[in-house]
Amino acid sequence: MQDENGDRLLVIDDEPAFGRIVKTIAERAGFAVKATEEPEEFELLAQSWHPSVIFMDLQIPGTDGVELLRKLTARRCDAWVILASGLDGKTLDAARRLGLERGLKMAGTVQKPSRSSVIRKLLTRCKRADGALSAAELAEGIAAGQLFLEYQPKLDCNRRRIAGVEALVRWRHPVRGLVRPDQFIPLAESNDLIQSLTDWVLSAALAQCAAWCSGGLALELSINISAKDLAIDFPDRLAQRCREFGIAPDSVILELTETSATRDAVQMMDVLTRLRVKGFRLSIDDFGTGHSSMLQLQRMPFSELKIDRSFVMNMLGDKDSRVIVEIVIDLARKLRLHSVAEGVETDATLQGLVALECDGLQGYHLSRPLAPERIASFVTEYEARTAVCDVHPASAGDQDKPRRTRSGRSRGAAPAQPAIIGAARV
Ligand code: G
Ligand code: G
Ligand code: MN
Repeated sequence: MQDENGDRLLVIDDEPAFGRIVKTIAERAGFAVKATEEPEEFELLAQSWHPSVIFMDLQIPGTDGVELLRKLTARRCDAWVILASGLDGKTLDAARRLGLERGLKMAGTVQKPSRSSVIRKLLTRCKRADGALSAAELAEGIAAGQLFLEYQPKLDCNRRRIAGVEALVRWRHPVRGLVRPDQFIPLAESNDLIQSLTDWVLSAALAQCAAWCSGGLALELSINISAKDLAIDFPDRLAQRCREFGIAPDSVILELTETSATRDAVQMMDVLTRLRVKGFRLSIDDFGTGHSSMLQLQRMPFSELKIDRSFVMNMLGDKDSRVIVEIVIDLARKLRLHSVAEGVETDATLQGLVALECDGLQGYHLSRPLAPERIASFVTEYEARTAVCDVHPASAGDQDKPRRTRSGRSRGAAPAQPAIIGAARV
């Protein structure tokens, strides 16, 4: 394969068979490929051949992936790095995060054995991602209507129903294809574009919510906002928008991360408190990571706490993660906050969270983020399935009744309620 367009893949893997598979997939995707099993040769090629993507196994005889990541950093490597391993997902993810911390461009991880489609997807994503996005491109994208929203259903564990949805923004770029928010939200934040982006998201999501509502579907709406959105007039502008669309503020939940950053603390308190006074709900997102802290929980008027998916995803396989999930749910309860677990990918995790009396959950097991037109049928099907699974005699012929009787905590209730289910049609 030619590499005149600069797509070069360097593979280091001690399993020649796996290395060959990656090579074949990459060549089909238009990469020039060099593969090696030798750390010295790898370092030499990383330096002199200028790969655009590096595919690296974590376990390499004579060295290891973590050490190689350190060396790549020292050489200011600007290739995308994909990590692969047969080790557990937590170790793989720790290595990925370490790479990010060191400033490397980490494209993703591959858990071995892996499907070739996973590898192909990662490689094509690296191809597209090259060539940094510019603020001007994003401004144009917002103006040209290239953003769109998907909605991820959120389950209320106490009432066993779909309580609402989280709006998640995406960018359909005319050349690059689908661009994920983690690639353009930071760009928006550092270029004074976040307010116009959030404005667009709010209008689109509130309009959608109003449309569902007029179709008989009342859903709470969770929206991610950035600390930089919290200008002094934000509560008034949001309240005005809600009036325009006929949406009650208490059905809107604003999810915030990194609340410690940027704005001064007094203004932040002012804005968040006024949002609460106006009836909006506030959620602390990705709790347990980054800048979300106990201090903010204590000072800011949050109403919901979202447990970061990194703990939830590992809670069954890893004792430490489970302890963290348990304690955070307990913390939320004691602070009278609604607890929501993110990243629920299996039924066993769902059942574990229900047993811990987590209030709400979200994740691929329930549903991936969906296009808005799929939400109504998702809710209908989900509720029909729940009703069918419900063996509680009182529920026969009256779908609403068990919901009402089970609203509030189930502590001490008869254990005749097996019907909290996922949807798992991924
Ligand atoms: O699926 P997903 O890739 O959508 O989300 C990645 C990250 O992007 C999440 O941390 C999420 O909070 C953030 N995000 C998604 N949509 C929005 C949005 O509309 N505004 C902001 N500020 N962040 C968003
Ligand atoms: O940070 P925030 O909570 O807003 O992030 C939401 C992100 O989590 C989105 O990128 C969404 O696509 C992703 N997500 C939602 N459910 C799951 C899940 O079950 N597993 C994984 N890996 N990601 C999820
Ligand atoms: Mn969120």
